[in-house]
Amino acid sequence: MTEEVEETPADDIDATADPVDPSTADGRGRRRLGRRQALRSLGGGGLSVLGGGMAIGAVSTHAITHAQGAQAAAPVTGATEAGHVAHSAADGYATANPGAMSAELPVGAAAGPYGGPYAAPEDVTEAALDGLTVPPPPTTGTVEVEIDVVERSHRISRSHTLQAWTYNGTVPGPIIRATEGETIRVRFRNATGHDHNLHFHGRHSPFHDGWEPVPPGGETVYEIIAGPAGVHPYHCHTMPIDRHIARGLYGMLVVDPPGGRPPAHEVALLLSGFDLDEDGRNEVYAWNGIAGFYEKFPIKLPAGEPVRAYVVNATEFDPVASFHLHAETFDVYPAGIGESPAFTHDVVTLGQMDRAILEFTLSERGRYMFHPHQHAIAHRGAMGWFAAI
Ligand SMILES: [Cu+2]
Repeated sequence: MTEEVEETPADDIDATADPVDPSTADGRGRRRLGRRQALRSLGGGGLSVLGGGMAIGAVSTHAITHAQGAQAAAPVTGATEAGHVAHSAADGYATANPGAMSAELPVGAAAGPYGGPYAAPEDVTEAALDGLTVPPPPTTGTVEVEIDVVERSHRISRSHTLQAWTYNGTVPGPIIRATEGETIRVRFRNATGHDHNLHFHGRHSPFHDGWEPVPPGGETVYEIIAGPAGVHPYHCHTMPIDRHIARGLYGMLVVDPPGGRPPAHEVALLLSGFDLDEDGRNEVYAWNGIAGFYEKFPIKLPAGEPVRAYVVNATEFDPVASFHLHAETFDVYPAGIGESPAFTHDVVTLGQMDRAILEFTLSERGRYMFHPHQHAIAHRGAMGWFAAI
């Protein structure tokens, strides 16, 4: 196959805009900047992650409502935009240095050669994955979630489209976040013509394990106590399970320890594999559902500040995948569980539905490539960049 080489906006990051509007800072110098506002002020070329780790107690009930489900008929490039708009993800990240954000971004390696047919759709916008790249802020109390399973066409790349089964219209489904020990109540509706359900990983009552099929038009309520603290997937568990997962029915559950985690800029990265011809092999891969997205729109992070990445491998058919970061190491919390990291590395290897929390600091400004170290996966849509600015 001849892959076309083209330049992408990744070479053209506008990092000159200062995302902090001084009028929004409170008396303690903390940011009071809505994430949407921050993203707008950053201008084109990338997604900036401006917090998420210090909002403990800011939201007592975290409801994911039909706002996402209502977008099911819209193109997926826009469907995720409104997912968590109501949350102030930037609420309170205290130590960000605006000076670092306004500095000129060093020129990095060209992003183009890895795209080709696995590049992001031409018309995808930089805000398309906002709701899936930045986790919602921590919450306290009961979390109410409404999940509708809906069928829709999902444009994975410029040359791949999946007739997807989705939770609330997006692939992956919405990020659910709760504090350990609190109740998560999921009102689940199956608006498709096939059986589906929703099964959480982690620890919960076996009576709410989500393996029983919910018939077309059916509804149920899953109620679990969030735990253990960590990052866990949820996914459809209807037979044949591999097909239901390969069609898009999975998402991420973030469980915070009581008292929260230390402040950090948080990102979520869920790896999908798409078997479009149903031959039991994936033809295209993506972080957060759109191939090549973070190659086109690097995830902007401030240099020198702590970052926390929630990484989930939701691929089927490939026995193993991984997350590899260039030019920096990270501390690894397997499944996100535990108060101290298990080891430090630049590759974390993940089996199917395996996951990890990674903590790191991008110490100097520049581009840091990330991808699975299974290059057959990486080359087919799973290359990406962090831009430390
Ligand atoms: Cu299903």
